[in-house]
Amino acid sequence: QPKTPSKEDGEFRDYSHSEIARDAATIKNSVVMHLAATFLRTPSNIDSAHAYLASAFSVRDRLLQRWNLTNEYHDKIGAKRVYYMSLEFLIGRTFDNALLALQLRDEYANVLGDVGFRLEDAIDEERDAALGNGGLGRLAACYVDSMACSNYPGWGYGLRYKYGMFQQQIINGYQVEAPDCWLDSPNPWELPRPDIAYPVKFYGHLVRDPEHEHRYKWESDVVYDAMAFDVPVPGYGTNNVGNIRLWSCKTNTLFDLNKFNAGDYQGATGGQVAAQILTDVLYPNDNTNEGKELRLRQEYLFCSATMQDILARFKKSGKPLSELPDMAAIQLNDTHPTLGIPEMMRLLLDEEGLKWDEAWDITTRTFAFTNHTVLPEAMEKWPVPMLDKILPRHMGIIYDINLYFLQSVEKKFPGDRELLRSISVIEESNPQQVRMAYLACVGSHKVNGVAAIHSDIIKQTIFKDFVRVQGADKFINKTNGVSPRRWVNECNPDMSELITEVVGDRSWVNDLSKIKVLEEKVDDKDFCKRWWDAKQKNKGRLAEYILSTTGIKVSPNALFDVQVKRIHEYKRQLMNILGVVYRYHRLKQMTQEERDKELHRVVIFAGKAAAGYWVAKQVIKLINSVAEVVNSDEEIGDVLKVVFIPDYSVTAAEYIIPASDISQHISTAGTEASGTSNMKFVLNGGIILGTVDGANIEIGEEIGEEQIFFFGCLAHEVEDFRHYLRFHQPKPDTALQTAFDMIQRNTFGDAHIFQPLIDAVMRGGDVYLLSVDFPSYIEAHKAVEAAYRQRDEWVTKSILSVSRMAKFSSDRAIQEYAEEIWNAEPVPVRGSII
Ligand code: CR1
Repeated sequence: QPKTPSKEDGEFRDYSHSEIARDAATIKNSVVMHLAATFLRTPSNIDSAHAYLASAFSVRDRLLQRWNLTNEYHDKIGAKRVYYMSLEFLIGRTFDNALLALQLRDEYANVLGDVGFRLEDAIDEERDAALGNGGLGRLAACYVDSMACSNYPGWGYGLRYKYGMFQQQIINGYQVEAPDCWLDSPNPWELPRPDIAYPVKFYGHLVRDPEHEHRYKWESDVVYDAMAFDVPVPGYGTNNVGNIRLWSCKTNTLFDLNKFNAGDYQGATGGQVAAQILTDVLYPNDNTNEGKELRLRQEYLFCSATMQDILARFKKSGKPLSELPDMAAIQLNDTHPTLGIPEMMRLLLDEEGLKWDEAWDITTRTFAFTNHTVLPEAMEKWPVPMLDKILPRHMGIIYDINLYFLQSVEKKFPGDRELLRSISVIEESNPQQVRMAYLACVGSHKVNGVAAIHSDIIKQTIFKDFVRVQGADKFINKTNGVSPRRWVNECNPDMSELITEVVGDRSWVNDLSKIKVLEEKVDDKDFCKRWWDAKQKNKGRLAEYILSTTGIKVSPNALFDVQVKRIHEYKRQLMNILGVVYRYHRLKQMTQEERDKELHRVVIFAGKAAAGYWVAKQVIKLINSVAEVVNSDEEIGDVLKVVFIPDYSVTAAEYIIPASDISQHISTAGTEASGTSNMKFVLNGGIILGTVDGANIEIGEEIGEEQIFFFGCLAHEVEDFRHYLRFHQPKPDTALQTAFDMIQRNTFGDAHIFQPLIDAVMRGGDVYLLSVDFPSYIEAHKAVEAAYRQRDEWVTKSILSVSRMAKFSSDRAIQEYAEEIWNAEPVPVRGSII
């Protein structure tokens, strides 16, 4: 257990002096210094890009100072470390977040004002760090934020992709991808660490150590160097600064001077190119496994460098390796980093010379695994021949892990061959495949799902046999959470002011349970009016954003109905747009007088489709085609507007989420493991229209079912419906049929391009049960409209909901992980800034 140092510990530094200078003169000096020394500019010769860069570098200096102290402190007192391994970190912007965390926002605004710039404009110069696809990557970013804010000695580990999530352009209604060259301008939020680099081998062959059963020498000429970049994670209201260590492939040593001298210029740089490609791009798939060899190599580079780094840090403590699990906890963010398990084994066996049992005990006590999906197309499996070629030693270790595991199963359930076949890490297909979820499970001491329903489902489906064999206690639930720093305090300043006023101070930002007192305000007319006004202001801000990104004018007085997330069949954006088509049809049937009485609505979509996901891309096209027709229909005017905001990102979400009246989370029951934007929307005073799925369920439990609009079939009914629809044509209700007809009459352009979407429902078995849920979906929309017309009651719902959302703070989630999985404790760096 970490202990607080005392003078008796010998040399001891008083960390409470980590206070940073915050007076205007010092801040201004540092900004001017960076303008001159880092960017060769003078205060009379700057633009807002350099105003941003110079201030950001100045803030970074302050962060790095604390970063150093934090790590030195944790080393010194021997704190147990937590490592969150994730191939994705969807960080977004850092500048504003850092200013708020350090409580220096006003100070920097003043200094920038002095040189003629607005802080808001400087903030807008920053490009998102979009090293992730969607919920899974953003969750990782929220979790490192919470670890820093709650003083856990936790680091994220990831890859530094040169090209992050692609930029989405909408051309002629279609998604077109452009590379995200986010590192083109200087990135103040990373610190290159050329001194921290590890060799990572691929291919080659094995030489067995004749003296030791499990010890091999792995010989290969293909060796890359993974170099560290550190990304400081500001802790709000604490001296602790967290870290995300990202690996990038070093290429300079791979230049072949001999080839160059012989005139073979391409050959001379070939090695560099091959190395660079390893960390060049983020695979743009959300919830889909592509099985590409390059991806496997990315995963291994990441895992190898991380394991070597973790072991190197541990070994500095001088403790025996058997104590690693007491000093380090490693969390696998889905199966993507699972190769960390055989890599840890390799290092312990081949490099450290441990015996198998000892190495395995250390490994399994150190690792834990989070599963984030049950979609079959997302399950990572690697062909045995591919693994064997690229990572021969790891393939051998995986075989041995599986062998000993199956022997233990056989002992417990003698003769149950079917069980052995189904639980084996190796799938007996042609070619054989390694099931990464099983490997992660066998190599971990705890496995968790990300919402209560999801954690139950995985126990009944993919890990059913493991529950039998390894016991139910290994499988637990850790409902996701989101950071109140970014997802309330930063993105919604007006509502945050109201909350602060009621709580009495801003402590709720680090302790969300304090927002409970908001509940007392539901009868305060004046407060309710200000609550409503804050929402309207956010809607006005979004209306401007929509105008500037799409050219479409929308009125903040309409109901803002939002669905923003990755475009995926299971998330059913198709159902949403078909609902819009049906609404459009109804409006067209009305007289002008009747239409005037209708509630005005802006239906807002945003989200990216994986570049190779054709159906999802057709859905984007349909949304844009419907938008074009509806928005230019003068009869309809402001009664209905449809908007597809291009290039959804963390920053776009920060505009969109605080402005929603209603948001849609309408996945087929049982398919959305948790969802996290649902939490963000409610925390920003929006109401959910959703299915009984993922974290929607727990949100409903917390805030009360009157505050949420549920519809659709339940998870346990899905199987039967699917079975039925495999053999029978769906029977669309009149609303759905009307929507199909309207599309097929070419109302939104050539119907042929949309026919495959209709066919998926009508002829393809309707896997996502659109035809089943559509009638109740339309009913739910009616209920929403009726409720929104009762403004006072609506505001009450909104305030009550927010006040009851404490559970969904990522701080709560991290505390649960720390107590029930990591056995780690908060270690505040002594001294406090507030
Ligand atoms: C799930 O689809 C969940 C996030 C974070 C996603 C989503 O429901 O909120 O993870 N899963 O837990 C995923 O990306 C690879 O799986």
